[in-house]
This record gives sequence, C-alpha cells and structure tokens, in this order.
Amino acid sequence: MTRVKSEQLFAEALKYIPGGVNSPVRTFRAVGGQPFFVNQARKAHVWDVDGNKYVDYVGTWGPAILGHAHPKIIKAVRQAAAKGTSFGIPNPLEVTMAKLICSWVPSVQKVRMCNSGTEATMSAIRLARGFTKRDKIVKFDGCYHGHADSLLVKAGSGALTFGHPDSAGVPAAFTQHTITLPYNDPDAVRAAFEANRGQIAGIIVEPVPGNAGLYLPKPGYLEFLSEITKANGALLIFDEVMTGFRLAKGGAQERFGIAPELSCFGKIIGGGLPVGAFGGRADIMDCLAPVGPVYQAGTLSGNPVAMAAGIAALEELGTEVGPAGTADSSTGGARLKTAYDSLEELGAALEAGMKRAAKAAGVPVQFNRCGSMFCAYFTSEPVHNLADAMKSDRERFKKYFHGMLAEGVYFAPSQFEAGFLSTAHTPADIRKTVRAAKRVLKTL
Ligand code: KE4
Repeated sequence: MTRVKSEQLFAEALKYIPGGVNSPVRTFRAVGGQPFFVNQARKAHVWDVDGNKYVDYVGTWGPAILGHAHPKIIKAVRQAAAKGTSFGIPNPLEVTMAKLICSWVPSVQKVRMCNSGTEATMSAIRLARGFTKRDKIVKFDGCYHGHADSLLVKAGSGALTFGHPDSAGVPAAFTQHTITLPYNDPDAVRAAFEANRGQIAGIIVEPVPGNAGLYLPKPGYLEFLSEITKANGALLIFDEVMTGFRLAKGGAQERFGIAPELSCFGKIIGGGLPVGAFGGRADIMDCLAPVGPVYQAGTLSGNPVAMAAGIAALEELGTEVGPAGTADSSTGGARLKTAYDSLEELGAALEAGMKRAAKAAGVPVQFNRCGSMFCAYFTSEPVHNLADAMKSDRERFKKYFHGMLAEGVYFAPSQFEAGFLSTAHTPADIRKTVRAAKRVLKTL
C-alpha cells in the first residue's frame, strides 16, 4: 500500500496549513506517520488519492451515519444548490428542520440553527448563564464540547490527544467560572453544588462521552445529574453533537430516558455539511435575541443547502425498512426494522468479533460500545472515565492503528476518539475487520 500522492500533498499542505490539517484530529501525530488524503468516499468506504480503499470507521467523526455520498442526500444538495446556496433570509427548509428536531427530540420545544457543534455549545452556555443569571458552568474531564474558550478546560478529543487539554491562549479569566469534575462521580457533583451554592448556571455533559474514546454513564448517573440540577436551580445541558440522532431517533436522551433543559446538536443534522443546533424549553430559548437579551447569530445559520442535506439524512434515518423479523408481542406482527435496529446489529457483531479476536490473540482489550459508537482500549481494566482511559497502552494502540490501516481498515488516529458505524456498513465489512484484527492483534 503506497501513499506517494498523499505524501506529496501533505508536504504541500504543510507549507500553507498549520500541521498540514484544518483540524488537529485529522493528523497522525498521535499514532505516527502522515494522514492520507481522500479522493472519494462512498457508502462505508473511502479511497485515498493513491487509490487505496479503506473501510471507514471515522465516518467524518459522526455525520456519515448513512454512509458517504448517500444518493438521497446528494440529490437534495443538488436541488437546493440550484436554487441558491445562501440567502440570509428565512427559507422554508429552516422550518422543516426545526419541526423535525422538535418532533424527534421531545425535550426540544424550540431550536436555533448554527454552523458547528462549537457554536451550539458556546451559545447554549451563554443562554444558560443569561437565563439563570449565574456564571459558573460544570463540565467533565475528557469531555469535549468544541473549542470555545470557556470549554477548553480538561477537554477531550484533539485537546487531550495532543496534550493541551487546557489550551494556550485562553486567559484564566475566561475559564474561572468553569468547574471540571470527574465523570461518573456523583459525590464530586454534590460537593461542587455545595461549594458553589446559587452560582452554577448549568452542567454541560456528553451523555455518552465520545471524546476520550468511548465510555458509558453508570446506571442512574444521568438521572442523578438531572435531579441535582433541578434541585439547585441549574440547567442540564446535553451535548448531543455526537450522540444526537445516532444513539436513537431522539439521541442519548431517548435511549436513557432523560429530558435535559437544553440540548446541543451537530454532525448528523448537516448530512455532512456544516451545521450545529441548540434547543430546549421554550421559556429558556425565548431568552435568545431577537426575543430576549441573550445574543446569538450566524450569517449561514439555517443555510438552505445544509438544511436540505440534513433533512434528507433525518428523513432517511426515520424511514422504516423491511421487517425486522421480530414479532411484536402485542400483535404478533413483525415490527418494521429501523435504521437504528441495523446499527445495533452491526455494532453487536463488531463488538463480538473484536472481543473474540482480542481473546484469541491474548491481548487485553476493553471494547466499549453504545449502539453504533465504540472504542477499543488497550487495557485489562474497565474504562468508566478519563482516568481509566488514560491507562490504555498507547504504544499498542499505535501499532494496532497502523496494522489495521495496512489491512484497509481506517479507525480514528487516536486512542481518545470514538469509532462510528453507518447503515452502509455490511456484515462483510465487519467480517473483514474482524479477520484483520485477528491478524494484527497477534503481532502486538
Ligand atoms: P464541531 O465544532 O467540531 O462541529 O463540534 C464540536 C463538538 C462538540 N461536542 C461534541 C460532543 C463533539 O464530539 C464535537 C466535535 N467532535 C470532534 C471529534 N471528536 C470533531 C472532530 C474535529 O475536531 O475535527
């Protein structure tokens, strides 16, 4: 597998782009080597500029839940673009998107579109502070909510991967109101509310953290966060930029039965184009300009082409397909299969296969999964938070990453990222991945 053209492009990119990439997580610095450059992506595969084909488990970091270049998304983009690529004037697609989000996520009574997950979380924090008239925000170590100053504190994803969880260039004054706590530790949250009575505007949390690899909330933890915020006049903000519309139609909040006051979205609702959104209780959202005093804006917010792509993605996700073959106990009829059933089946098959491969190779791997999101940690201990994740053997991860890449399987080039399945992945893709893992894990 040669990557001569990628190497030439990377050398050129380094002259004009810091690190040769427009987002740090795309670089291979954490695993060694150089990133490849993509020529084309279709369904569950990407082809680099040298013609090498990979099964893609990054899925553009989450948006490609239907696989790449889905024909219905491409068609929607073409039709929308032909009518103009941006108006800066309200357009019907914005209303369609808002109604879809509000109907799929019951806790969202009103929603505002923006252009990235970072904008969504940054705006939700400002809104929580404006609504509660309090300054402090709680976040959790290893959770990543984009690169807004006040949230770049013990942040995950690239900030963690490249050793700057507390980024340079952020004045202490900008983060003095940010309280960071260990995830899955209720006592730490209780103590924070005790020590900051009446001062905490809200808790922002990835309900299933996917930016330090992937780990899950312990039973009752999310319910606890909902109760303690309500008891203290603070808001619970679910950052569902990654989990939204992925872990269920209604996201992690549907899967875990929680109704946060505010939610942040991105990725999937853009169908691959730049989009973010935040929404929640109408009385809170109506504090936003032009109705209320909390300012938030965006030239391209509700962009018609991005809306068309996202609407096509959601409509396809919401389309029920052939019978699942699971008889419905009440009627005995076969329940229709959904995209989420398919994602769960694929996820379970990948998990079972990877665990078998690790056991056969005698390599300690913790394979965490929630639906179509997953992470393989190279440690024998369970991973429930950032401290556990940090125990993973990153040297082994590096060899695993490159070994799998040489087999034509592309995982995220960092131990501290989640993997993503799509409805375009097939059982054959999973079998290929597991066979490759069996070979690679034996070499570690
Ligand atoms: P963006 O600003 O990158 O659209 O979204 C920020 C964000 C917010 N919240 C969560 C839970 C997120 O996962 C993200 C972005 N995720 C990373 C992947 N770990 C994006 C990849 C990148 O930084 O290039």
